[in-house]
Amino acid sequence: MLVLLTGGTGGAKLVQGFNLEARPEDLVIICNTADDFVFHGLHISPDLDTITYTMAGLSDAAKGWGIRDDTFVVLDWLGRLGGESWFKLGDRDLATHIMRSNLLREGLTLSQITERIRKRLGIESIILPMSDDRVETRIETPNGEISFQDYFVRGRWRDEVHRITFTGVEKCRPAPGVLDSIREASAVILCPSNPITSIGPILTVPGIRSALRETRARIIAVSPIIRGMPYSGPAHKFMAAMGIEVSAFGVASAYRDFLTLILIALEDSELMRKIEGLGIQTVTTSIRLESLDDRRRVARELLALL
Ligand code: GDP
Ligand code: FO1
Repeated sequence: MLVLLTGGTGGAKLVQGFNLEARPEDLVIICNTADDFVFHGLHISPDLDTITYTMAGLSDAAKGWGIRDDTFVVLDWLGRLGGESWFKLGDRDLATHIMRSNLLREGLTLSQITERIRKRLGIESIILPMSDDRVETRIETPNGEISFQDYFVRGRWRDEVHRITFTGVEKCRPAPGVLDSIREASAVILCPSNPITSIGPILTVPGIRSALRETRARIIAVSPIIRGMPYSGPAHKFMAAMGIEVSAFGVASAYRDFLTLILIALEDSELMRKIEGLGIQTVTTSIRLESLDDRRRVARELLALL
């Protein structure tokens, strides 16, 4: 069994590769849920949805989130009525949020709902939220503390970042199946997701980091950083705020207590020695995951390394 830890759009690129290269029944995907928030009274789980739509072959390749060819009629009308429309919920995507919010109100857990949705969409692999309990990433900026989506989407990640916290994480429990799948996995892959706001919350859920330290599985990360910058998004700002070097070395050192191997960009080959000094094997390859071919190739390379 192969366990993948992931956030949304970046991690989904590699998840898509594994979806096409591995046996679906061998995959367990553990998703960040600390980006979840409430919009128009609906519970939105962006990373879970990005991964679910990716696994179902429904994702929007250009945007990286949402459903391909979705329309935005409801959101436009919400805007006309004076409602907020900065978070682009598509009409088809809204069905997921309505379904999830109603089932949560009826008392189902986020993992039960995720399981129901993935089965309805014909996905054979298991998708697990990191936790069924509410955890919320908060970003401290010079203008005060705001939620992750306020910072990332509404504010277009322009603000300076002082601190990142995960409200509720100390008291949350891993979702059912999370710790067992890590313990029983033959390998765990840390997708090239934001190390602070996507992988970070997963690792902070009580029990997950120690399960990673204790498992016999090989643990492999793919760097989201090339030549001192992320491929996309604000990972550099978050890493700097956390005092982590913005480089593939910084990523490796953030995972040093459990990581077996890291895949880094060919352009970063001068970092190999320094990373291997941490006791982490290092392999260079092309880790740009732009095309479907890239995504499948990197998944195949990882399977071969295992
Ligand atoms: P989010 O939840 O939508 O922010 O997505 P993730 O956290 O899963 O992924 C964001 C990270 O993906 C960023 O730090 C990017 O640097 C990384 N990323 C995006 N595209 C690529 C790519 O093509 N290759 C690699 N190696 N990393 C990428
Ligand atoms: N990201 C954006 O940058 N702008 C959006 O309007 C937006 C809408 C959206 C709707 C549904 C969904 O599942 C994801 C969406 N995302 C959007 C992506 C999301 O904000 C981020 O990828 C993650 O939260 C980062 O982990």
